[in-house]
Amino acid sequence: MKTLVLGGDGYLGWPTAMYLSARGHEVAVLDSGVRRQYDHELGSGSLVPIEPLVDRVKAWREVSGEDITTYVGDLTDGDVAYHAVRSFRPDTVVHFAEQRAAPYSMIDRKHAVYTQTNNVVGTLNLMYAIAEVDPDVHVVKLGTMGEYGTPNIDIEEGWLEVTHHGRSDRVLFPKRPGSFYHLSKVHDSHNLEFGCRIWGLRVTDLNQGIVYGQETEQTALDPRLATRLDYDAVFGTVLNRFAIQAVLGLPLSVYGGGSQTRATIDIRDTVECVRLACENPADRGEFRVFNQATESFSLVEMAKVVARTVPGGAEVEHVDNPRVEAEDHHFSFAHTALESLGLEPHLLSDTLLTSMFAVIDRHRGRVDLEALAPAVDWRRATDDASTTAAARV
Ligand code: NAD
Ligand code: USQ
Repeated sequence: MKTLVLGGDGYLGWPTAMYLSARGHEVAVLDSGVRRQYDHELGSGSLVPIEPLVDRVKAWREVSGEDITTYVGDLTDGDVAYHAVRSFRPDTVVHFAEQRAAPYSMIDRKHAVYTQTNNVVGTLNLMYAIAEVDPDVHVVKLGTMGEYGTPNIDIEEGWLEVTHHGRSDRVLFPKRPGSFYHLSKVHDSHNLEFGCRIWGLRVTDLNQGIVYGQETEQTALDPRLATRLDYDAVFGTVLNRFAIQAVLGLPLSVYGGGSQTRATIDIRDTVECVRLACENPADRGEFRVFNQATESFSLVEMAKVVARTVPGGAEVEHVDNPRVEAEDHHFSFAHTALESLGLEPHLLSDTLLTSMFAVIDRHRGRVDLEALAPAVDWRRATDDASTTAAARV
């Protein structure tokens, strides 16, 4: 199977590219390198040092004997999407290549517009390229559990059977997300579902929960194959941040009361879920949605797991919530599709956290403590936060 991984230089794209390559896929990666530019813009960076993409690919060839074809380009340029699809002729395109931080999208108008343009236009360009060059290509698109928000009903896998005034229909599950980033994913999902109806595209939308962890079987083979680990308040995600704060002996920063509940997944399951989706494609014209998350926890529960696992324990600190989000809410979601394809989930366990603590401890000297403090305020609407004294960014 030929698989093109868009966003193949990112936190998840790079381990996925290697995982698929190790499982016999002929893999190409495409990336613009923009994630590394956000680091320069924000003055932050990965806790674990990462190699340039070209050196990663070279190291993978040395370690595994397998080649990964590399494309450097920005998907918002339609020619880039067309060129990659025409020249590589993939069976499957795995699409990770988006701006993925909710706080980044909430910095100011410029970052909200950038996020939605980058994500929605990149996906549209990809859809056109596939529809014109080869509509048989299966698109495995990374969506997010946050598309649903926190509805007061159980969350289904993408679709909902509705009976209204005596008539019934199957509709896309109603979405009420909590950031302009999460909204960009909703817009993508609608565009992709439309592409399935008009061009007969085949799409799997993976509504993924918050990923935690840093090592997969392949990244651990050689330090040059490491993937990034973000800890700053813009790109760092909650469990990774708690693990880093715990190792540094800092309190774990629970935003608000901490009863907010979120879906989670281990990075080792992310790569396996993507493989399962690729190797069991959607039908022509089918818009298929899988909830790619294995567990859910309240923020306080996440902090407790980390605090009880880290040697010496950790304090939990409730900080003013910079986001606008429901704290006490219902949260129950279906996640049977990937399990029925054979996923055997790794659950949030002491084993993973212990191996993460060791990785973090090795690189603890690289942490910039200032970058840990939340500085993006959901309530403030401003054109350009760099002109606002209160903003770090
Ligand atoms: P990441 O930022 O580390 O990786 C995304 C990659 O895409 C980066 O290397 C970036 O340079 C590239 N990219 C962005 N825009 C591009 C463009 N226009 N053209 C070409 N390349 C572009 O993010 P990640 O954590 O690996 O997430 C990957 C995907 O998974 C995202 O779509 C994200 O929304 C989704 N996701 C992530 C998580 C998580 O917890 N990390 C959870 C759910 C869903
Ligand atoms: N939070 C804290 N303390 C922190 C950081 C975050 O309590 O130090 C809270 C937030 O308020 C939020 C929750 O933790 O309630 C999750 O925040 P997050 O930054 O870990 O996750 P989120 O913004 O939702 O985004 C991340 C990824 C995104 C992906 C999403 C999956 O950055 O790409 O789409 O997780 S999901 O949340 O299921 O939509």
